[in-house]
Amino acid sequence: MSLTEVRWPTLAEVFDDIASVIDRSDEIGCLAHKDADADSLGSALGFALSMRRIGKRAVAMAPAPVPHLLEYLPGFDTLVDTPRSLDALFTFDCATLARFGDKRALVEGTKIVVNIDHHVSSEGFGTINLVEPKASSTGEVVFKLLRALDAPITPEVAGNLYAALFTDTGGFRHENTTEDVLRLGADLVALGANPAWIALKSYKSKSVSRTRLEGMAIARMHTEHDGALVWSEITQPMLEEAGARMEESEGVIDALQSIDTMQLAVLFKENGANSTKVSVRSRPPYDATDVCTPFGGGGHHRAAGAEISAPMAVARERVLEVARNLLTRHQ
Ligand SMILES: [Mn+2]
Repeated sequence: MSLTEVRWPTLAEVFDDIASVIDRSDEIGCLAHKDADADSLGSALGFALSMRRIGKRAVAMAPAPVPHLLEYLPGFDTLVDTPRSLDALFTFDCATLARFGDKRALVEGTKIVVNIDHHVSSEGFGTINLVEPKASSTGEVVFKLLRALDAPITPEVAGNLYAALFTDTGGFRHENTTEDVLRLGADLVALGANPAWIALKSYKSKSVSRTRLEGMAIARMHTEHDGALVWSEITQPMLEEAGARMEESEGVIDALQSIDTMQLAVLFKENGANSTKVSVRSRPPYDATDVCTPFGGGGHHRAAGAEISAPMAVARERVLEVARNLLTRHQ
């Protein structure tokens, strides 16, 4: 059965089960994925803040390294590293167990796991799975769930969910920016989210080191197939020269994918001597997951990633070969 044929249970179908898990649980963990983005961590924080409002001892967590770029999310300062023993663990925006990094054992060791996601490639590892591949963001799924639960959506909860929605639609620019998404954005603003402030924090306040790193990566950009394949890399020496942390390379792929001729954009990150991270973006008819799934990665049609246990030079050639083959096949 192909992934597109998977039919996930709807919110209506799993609602009673989730409501009863919340009823029966006091200690609730809310976990983002590794290298958390605002969709994952905003969903986890938003859900945890709402659960705290109804008297639960809810804690939000993110696998190491903690994503400092997301410090602006309301409640970021309440993140914990190791929770008390949990009655239930909710996970947000995470498709595979491997993406939980140093928190994987916590997921595998907790009896009740509620998997809340919008990745079509979800492994469905939860005791309960609420996966909506058509949702723009996990934040959208969380909003609908909180509404169905009649749980409080405070300005802090709304701010987290707005950040999730806003960034997973690329600032309301990607194909997943639908009429419903814009209405949901307006609902969250009505509930107290501040759109200008979240836009500032997510796209318009970069550190000097981050901007320098982006400049270096753009200067190293390679193009092939008449500009249809655009790629670059972040090496450890580049980080050192820019005085930047790897998480500050976040925006480089956005620069690569904004090249007018781009069909496939690929960014390689030298994570360690034997570890390379790959980010891929695509325009139709190309599918970013086609570049990443051969390497155990995944994601969405337009944006995907993988982590390869190989030195960057080796990983780069293997991934570029897949990308070149895709482009040659279509031409
Ligand atoms: Mn997402």
